Amino acid sequence: MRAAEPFRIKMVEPIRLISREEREKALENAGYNPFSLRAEDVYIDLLTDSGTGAMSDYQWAGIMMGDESYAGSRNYYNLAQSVKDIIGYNYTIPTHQGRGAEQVLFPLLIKKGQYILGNMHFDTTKAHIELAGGRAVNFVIEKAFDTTTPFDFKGNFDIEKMEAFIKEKGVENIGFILMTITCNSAGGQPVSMANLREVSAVGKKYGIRVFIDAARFAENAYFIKQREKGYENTTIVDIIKEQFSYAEGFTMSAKKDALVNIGGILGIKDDEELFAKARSMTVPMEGFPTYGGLAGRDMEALARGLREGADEDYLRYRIEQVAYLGRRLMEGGVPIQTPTGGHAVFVDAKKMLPHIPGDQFPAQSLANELYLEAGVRAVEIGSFLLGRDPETGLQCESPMELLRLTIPRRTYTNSHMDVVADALIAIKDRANALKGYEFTYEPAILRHFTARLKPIE
Ligand code: P61
Repeated sequence: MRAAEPFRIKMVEPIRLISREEREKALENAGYNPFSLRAEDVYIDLLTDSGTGAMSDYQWAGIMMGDESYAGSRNYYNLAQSVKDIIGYNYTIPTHQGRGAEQVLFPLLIKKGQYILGNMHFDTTKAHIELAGGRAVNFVIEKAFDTTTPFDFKGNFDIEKMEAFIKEKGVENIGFILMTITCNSAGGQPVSMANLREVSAVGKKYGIRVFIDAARFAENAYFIKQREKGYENTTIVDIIKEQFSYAEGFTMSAKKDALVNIGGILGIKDDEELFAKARSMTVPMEGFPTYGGLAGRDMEALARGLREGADEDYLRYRIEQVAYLGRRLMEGGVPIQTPTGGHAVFVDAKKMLPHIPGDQFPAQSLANELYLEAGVRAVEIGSFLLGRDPETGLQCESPMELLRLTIPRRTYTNSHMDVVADALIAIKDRANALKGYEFTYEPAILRHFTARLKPIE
């Protein structure tokens, strides 16, 4: 039987589509960068799945139970208990969001010049590695870059390549290994349990510490249950616990799978000394370690969201909605990363707009056209996001030029997905008329948030 949404809707937030003329003006005012649009001028917002999901009545009820004590709030203990029950770790430090956990943990692990090995580091993560003096290197398998050939675990590490790198550079020059589950930048693609286990074994063999970037830990677990032999009958929570058993700590943006609008977690399995150091670092960076930049009420919503995010019925609905949009696009001839990932459909703009070179940002061009067509906001994951080599100042070459249609959790229906699919299918037929873009303003770091562009005539 086809499964419908495992919830019913008891509160709505109106949205509206402004006119084509108004959209043209809004986009021009935004410097052809959808990040600078006013959210009210957006009809369907697929910029990110971060903090944009709908909380449940149980989470909202929890918000009324906030204990706003500066130290020792009961909501902190509820959160730590959820982490223990769902993830299996002993030590929890709340942070204001994922990057808060990164800024506390990374300086404790990185010596200047060391390499941090990942499948594919996300941009703010890479930024925090670099701020702590490290160098971020990616080892995702080659198959991730071939969008047309499906593979179950495109987020996997290329173990051989990573091991060769460790031998070449010397263990003393490696800071730690960070496993990002699911692998956002490769298309929300999962990492298999076998691969997590192998990475952990490499870590043990060389004495390199292993951590998890855990923003989408539950979606990864669901894919393992669906796709990996031997896990068909394992519960989602047991799969989650096994995933985390292969690391000694994690940073988590709780704005994704943990179903809150704001929040993050730094989790440590059992290393008391690291926990003590991290707690001390949290004070100047985030706040006292039992609130870490969150209100008591936010911690309560998070404590409850962690459990809801690991519910199998919810995860099935979630992953199927993303797959639905992917199927509609594929049937309409729009090239996408296959199979679809956990949190988003990634359109292959390199394939759709082959006449626009990477340094003129084909996926950004597509994002802008999609907004003009249907008021839909999506985000570029390609050269525009990647930026320049800090040493040479040259534009880095991105292996992929993707437009990410990121689906907020429990927020839009499949009718919204149909509007998005229809718009992209319409654009496909006139894709060769789309133009590339150049900068009118380019900030030095994380430029894609605030840069301004103009079409190249
Ligand atoms: C996103 F346009 N992701 O995907 P924080 N790790 C991972 C993430 O996906 C992630 C963070 C750490 C976002 C938000 C975002 O340029 C952008 O809670 C795998 O956002 O601090 C965030 O977690 C950081 C969107 C971030 C962007 C940076 O949409």
